[in-house]
Amino acid sequence: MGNLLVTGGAGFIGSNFVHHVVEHTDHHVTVLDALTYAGNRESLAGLPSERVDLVVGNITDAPLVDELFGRADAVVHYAAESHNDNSLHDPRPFLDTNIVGTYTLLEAARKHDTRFHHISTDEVYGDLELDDPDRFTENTPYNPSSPYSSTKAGSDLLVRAWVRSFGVRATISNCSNNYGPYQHVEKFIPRQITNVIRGVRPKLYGAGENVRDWIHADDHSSAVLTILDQGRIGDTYLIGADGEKSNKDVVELILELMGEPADAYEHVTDRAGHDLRYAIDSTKLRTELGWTPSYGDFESGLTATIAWYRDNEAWWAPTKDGVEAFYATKGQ
Ligand code: NAD
Ligand code: TDX
Repeated sequence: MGNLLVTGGAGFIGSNFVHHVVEHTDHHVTVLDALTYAGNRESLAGLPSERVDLVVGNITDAPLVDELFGRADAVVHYAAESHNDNSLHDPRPFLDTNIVGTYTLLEAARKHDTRFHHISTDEVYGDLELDDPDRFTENTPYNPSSPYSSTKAGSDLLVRAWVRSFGVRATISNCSNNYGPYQHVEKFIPRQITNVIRGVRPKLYGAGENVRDWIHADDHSSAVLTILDQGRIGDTYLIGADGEKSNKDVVELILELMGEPADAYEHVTDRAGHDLRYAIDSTKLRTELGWTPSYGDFESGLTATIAWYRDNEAWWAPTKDGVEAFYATKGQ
């Protein structure tokens, strides 16, 4: 049993990880989260207080970070500004949190010799053509497109430099698109589900041909725990579950599963610089560390996610109108 410090543990994937850790391990978890617009303490509701503490604070606050690293056996770093559309509107918070925040954590890991796992994204590799037979691997060159993905790429490179220059005991994982409970309604899948619940037509950027490689957040969590336990220091692991789907196919499936005609959506203004396709080859993680995903079937995972949003309107309703007002200003 150990003390895990989880940054961003009140966000979407971080909170799914905290639930996973409480269910599957004996670790104690301290969450460090600034509770930005994307963080929600309700995402940790119901977890036993003797297993989980929430410290509301910023990862750029060096004295606070130093104190928390002094008490941690390992750190898993999820905290980030995470939404591409926001990064096109106002990039500055992305530099502060994703770059300066990660730097602040790395300096504490260096001082306390703390085991550190950095959570990143497949977007650092740029995008693929629809018919490209290759997928991203650990050897794909970095080629990020957006302010969001470029700051994530920068944070990955900082981690690599702190491993090589200062001997920090870190690993990195780059995961594909996550879905599941507790995801903010600004993101694609929850936005469309909550639109349908509200009687609004789903909004597809451009033609909807863009492809994302979907993985359930709980599978991301099991992969991160595997890397934390068995990963080789200094190594990068790609996490994915062979879940490639076009956005159009996902919208049609949501509509079908929610009892609406499959064509009851509308096309809206495309995202600037919109990455065409992401696809992950997770062979290294599967063969070297023996990880496999549990949610093989996207349709049943999506059905459960739709049920979660139907059952938890109190969790998402307070943010829905503000998100839609923001998108309306962009013609989206
Ligand atoms: P999210 O936006 O839902 O959550 C981010 C959390 O970080 C929030 O709770 C927020 O309050 C917190 N936070 C933001 N700035 C902070 C700061 N300065 N100090 C402390 N806390 C701060 O994001 P998410 O979708 O859960 O993504 C989590 C991580 O996973 C990110 O690093 C992201 O790059 C990565 N990732 C996400 C996906 C995806 O599909 N969503 C895929 C691959 C990787
Ligand atoms: O209303 C929408 N309509 C639409 O067609 C929204 C919000 C999105 N889209 C499209 C854009 C993307 O092609 O859906 C796809 C998914 O969009 P997002 O949910 O914004 O995710 P994406 O930009 O792919 O990035 C996500 O995966 C990688 C996360 O937000 C990142 O944090 C992660 O790094």
